[in-house]
Amino acid sequence: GFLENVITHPEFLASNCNTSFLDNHPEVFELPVKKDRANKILSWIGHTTVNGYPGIAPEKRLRFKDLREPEVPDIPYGKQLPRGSRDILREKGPEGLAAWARGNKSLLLTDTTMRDAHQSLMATRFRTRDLDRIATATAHLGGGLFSLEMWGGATFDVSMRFLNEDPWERLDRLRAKIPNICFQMLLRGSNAVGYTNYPDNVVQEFVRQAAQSGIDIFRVFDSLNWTRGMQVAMEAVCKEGAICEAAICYTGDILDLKRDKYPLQYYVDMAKELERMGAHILAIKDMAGLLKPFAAEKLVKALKNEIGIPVHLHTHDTSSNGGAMLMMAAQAGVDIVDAALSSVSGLTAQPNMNALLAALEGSIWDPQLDRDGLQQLANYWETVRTYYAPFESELRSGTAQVYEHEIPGGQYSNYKPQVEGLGLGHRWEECKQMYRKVNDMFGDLVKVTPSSKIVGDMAMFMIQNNLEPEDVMERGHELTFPQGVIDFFKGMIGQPYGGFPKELQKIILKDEEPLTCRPGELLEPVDLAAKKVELEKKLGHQVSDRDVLSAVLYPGVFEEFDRHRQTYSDTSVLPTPVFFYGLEVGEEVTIDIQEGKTLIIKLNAIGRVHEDGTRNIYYELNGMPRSAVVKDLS
Ligand code: 3PY
Ligand code: ZN
Repeated sequence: GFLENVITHPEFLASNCNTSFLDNHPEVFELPVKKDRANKILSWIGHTTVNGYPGIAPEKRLRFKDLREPEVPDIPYGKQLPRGSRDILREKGPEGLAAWARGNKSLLLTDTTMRDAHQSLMATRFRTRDLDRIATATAHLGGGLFSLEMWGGATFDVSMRFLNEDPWERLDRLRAKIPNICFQMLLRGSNAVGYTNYPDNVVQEFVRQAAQSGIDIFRVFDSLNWTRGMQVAMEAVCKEGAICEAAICYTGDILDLKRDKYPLQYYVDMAKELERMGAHILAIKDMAGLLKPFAAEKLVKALKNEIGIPVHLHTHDTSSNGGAMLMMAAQAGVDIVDAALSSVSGLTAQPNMNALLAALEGSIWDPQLDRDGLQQLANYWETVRTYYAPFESELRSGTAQVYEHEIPGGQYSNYKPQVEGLGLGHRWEECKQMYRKVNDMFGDLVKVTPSSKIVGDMAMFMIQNNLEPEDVMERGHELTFPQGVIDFFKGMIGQPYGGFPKELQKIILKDEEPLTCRPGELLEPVDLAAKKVELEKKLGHQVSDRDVLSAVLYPGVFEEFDRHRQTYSDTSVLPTPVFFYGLEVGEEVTIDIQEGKTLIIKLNAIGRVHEDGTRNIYYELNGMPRSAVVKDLS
């Protein structure tokens, strides 16, 4: 093999070689390649090494050698897990757990680190491996938490689309290591974990699979606060015996008497309706962080007086008033609040959990969690966060501007790169202002996925075409609007509170008639069994029922992800720096690809570009030379 290549090389035979021989003749590493798992992994490493990772600009690329290993807290082998909320759920059932939460005097906490925090700070890019490595420690040190929000929202789409990972497997892996704390997901009502309404049977089947795979608490919301859009999902959650946490999405400002579309009574009425519809817990979903401290006091007091189920408060700290707001809410009697571990908290994410706990110390609301343990978890994430630096938004401090633009935290870290992607980065201030103008033009909407995306898309469309709201009203008949905007005005994601602005609806729909019924009533059920057969035929291999759901929710994305899995195998096992940034020549990495199977990979050389645009990448794999062929996309 390798040795033969070297000793038969003409220059070697002519004894004309020094230490640069191998550098000048990388082809000596060229050996026949066996098509196995390791080779697929080597192909991926070669691919990111040569081409970088899509979406990361070359100047933002990090280097493996500059990144530290995180410290995983040491849990003594065989240590018993603390009894947690999931043990209570097992004993008492959903109603029992809700009653326990309501009766509990101290403030209960949900940790959003594994879902909303990274969705809101770095475009949802945390990988399964980084979540998995801290899972056991989280089960032990976070044992007193009410729940971990670790699935749903954008994680489903992003894990397949950008991280080439199976979201279901992430759930399996975390569930296996964290059996004691309730798992919570964010479910967008009839939009499930997508951006559009799905047929009822798809929503039902999705909930069934998610519950069976280990989700305990489903936070269900509708992006327009249209309760009819939540009903199918809520019923499905209850049918599975899981906890139905139904959300009122908070927008506007109940303290601003001039802005009266969403006054206190609006939220109280909606909360009562959700309780009647079977919610076990009520969520206040303050997705943009617009709920000010004194407004929170007023809202929580009113809700606690009017409903009998516990109240769970979710917010984003974009303004940096989040901590103060949670304290006011605690004083007003809120039962559960969302927060994130300090190193991934604040800004567009949730308020700082470790700081909140310190502030509550000694008070009647102190949940007496393992503060030192939670600090160790925060330390882990502090290091891991550095791997994801290219995905961070440039927001450096809290900003009261959020009360003007009203962009949800989970959208902010996504909207900015979208704006940049359209070459509008220099007009970012305008884009934020336009977001608000579109909101007002659309009749002052509840803005949360997907309605927030529609507002964002319209704002970018208007900036790109130099349009102001007056221009849309005057010249709208000649314009071709983004498809999402048209579908929204058609009623495809439901009916906004107070109805659509009629004149604008006519302009956008031209001659089309809008729907007034629930879109799910019109969508044909998907034949999932037939879909499975079709998918297996198309992909040429067997798929699971969960794969079928992934494919129904995200057809193109799933097929692309499947292609990745076939070509490169399961790359979720790679350390994050290697996955995103590849290796440099001379670097070595150890990878556990499965229990008891370890690869030690060293990158030896990168070959020249061949005529067909490929390069050979030369490695040492567990001490033996190997190579991979990679297309150079530059
Ligand atoms: C999502 O739907 O992903 C959200 O986080 C909404 O706040
Ligand atoms: Zn959120």
